[in-house]
Amino acid sequence: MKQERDQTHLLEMYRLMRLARSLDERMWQLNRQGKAPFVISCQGHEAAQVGAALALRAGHDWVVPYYRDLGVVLTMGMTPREVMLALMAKAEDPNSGGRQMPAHYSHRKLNIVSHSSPTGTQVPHAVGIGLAAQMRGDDIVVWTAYGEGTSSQGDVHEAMNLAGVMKLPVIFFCENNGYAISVPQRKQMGVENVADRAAGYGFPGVVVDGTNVLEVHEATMAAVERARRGDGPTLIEAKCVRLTAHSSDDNDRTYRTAEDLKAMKAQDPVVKFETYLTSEGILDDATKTKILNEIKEAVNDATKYAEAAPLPDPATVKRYVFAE
Ligand SMILES: Cc1ncc(C[n+]2csc(CCOP(=O)(O)OP(=O)(O)O)c2C)c(N)n1
Ligand SMILES: [Mg+2]
Repeated sequence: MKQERDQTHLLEMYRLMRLARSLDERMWQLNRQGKAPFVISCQGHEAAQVGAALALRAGHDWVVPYYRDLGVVLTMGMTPREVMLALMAKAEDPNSGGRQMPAHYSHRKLNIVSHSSPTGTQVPHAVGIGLAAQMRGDDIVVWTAYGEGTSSQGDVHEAMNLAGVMKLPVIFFCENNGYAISVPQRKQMGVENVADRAAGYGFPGVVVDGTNVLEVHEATMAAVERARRGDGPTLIEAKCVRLTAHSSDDNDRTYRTAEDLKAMKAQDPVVKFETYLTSEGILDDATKTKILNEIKEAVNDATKYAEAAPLPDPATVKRYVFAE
């Protein structure tokens, strides 16, 4: 029974990682066809995102993600249709009614809060939500994410400091992919691990292999338990790989070598987990085909649905900006 449950759980992890990858790939195609204005990719971060998000209680805990977190929002319950509606700025987009930039995910019912485009501003927001929860005595955990480049910003340090002082139920999740657009980590900071900085704020910092979904999941489960006990925050640094350019507006061939990309591709988290599940006898050909077919159908359905959906009515342009 337990083994069966574990296997179902592992296959669900795999499905979510594959779904995130497939949706992401479709977004790039739509961008190159001129149908989507901007794409910023989760590719290479899927294990980190799905492993972390599956440790949270969807619709109960609060999530303040950043632009790469497609795998997170799908795991929390956003549908492929909702994701595509936002990408194409359609009226039905649950993030903002077609106002926000793509990848600025939010969802009221799922307690997903939009970040703003200046990187790192979401981190103090997450701490504020954690403080509100503590004051109200709510049993929630707040999870927030950002890249390693962003981890050097003042907002992030101030947020971690307050969370440490007040022992807030916040998980700081740094997705370290080695680059802040074109700037490699060695030119961004004088330490090897972002997680080392947690010591300066009085809570644990943990480094995990962000291409290993099980390792990330275990570390996040421990951080969730700690936060629910009232023991305060944890900083988790997931070492990820960035398998695409920074965004659809970037050309990474101008600053990284083919060898660098090849080394990152060898760590592809989706391929790694698929290989693991196959070698353990958990994923056979028939199951894989079924999962991949269902995903293909969902991605096609979401694309068609969003393409056909109406744009916001120009008469509503001031909605959400001025009180009506
Ligand atoms: C305050 C601010 N400075 C600069 C930018 C431009 N910018 C957007 S993403 C980014 C890189 C962030 O790198 P990192 O935090 O490592 O995240 P990654 O994209 O690698 O996941 C920069 C510099 C911005 N959006 N906001
Ligand atoms: Mg980065």
